[in-house]
Amino acid sequence: MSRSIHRAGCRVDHGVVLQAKRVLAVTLGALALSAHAQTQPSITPTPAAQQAPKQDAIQRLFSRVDTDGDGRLSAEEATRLPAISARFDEIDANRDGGLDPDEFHTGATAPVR
Ligand SMILES: [Ca+2]
Ligand SMILES: [Ca+2]
Repeated sequence: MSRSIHRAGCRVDHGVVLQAKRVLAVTLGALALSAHAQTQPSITPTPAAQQAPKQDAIQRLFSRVDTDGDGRLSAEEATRLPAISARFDEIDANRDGGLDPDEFHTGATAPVR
């Protein structure tokens, strides 16, 4: 009696183990596939997202130095920023005697030579 139960239990266990192995193999295969699928879209560099806070800071700095609020930095306004003032002519790309936000951003982020 106990022996037949033991055998039956053995057979059931064996089947469960086989099934578990098969499930495991399928699960591992699915994991490998999904891992592979996930690596491809995630290789998207996001320099724009990383630059956003810096650009924001530069924009705020521009607004603070633009004391008359006309959206341009005159040479006089730029004297408050020695690093910009020293290269004012160089940063003033269109030579109109003022720095617009684009010129200011370029000058503020350009490596100092
Ligand atoms: Ca101004
Ligand atoms: Ca200009």
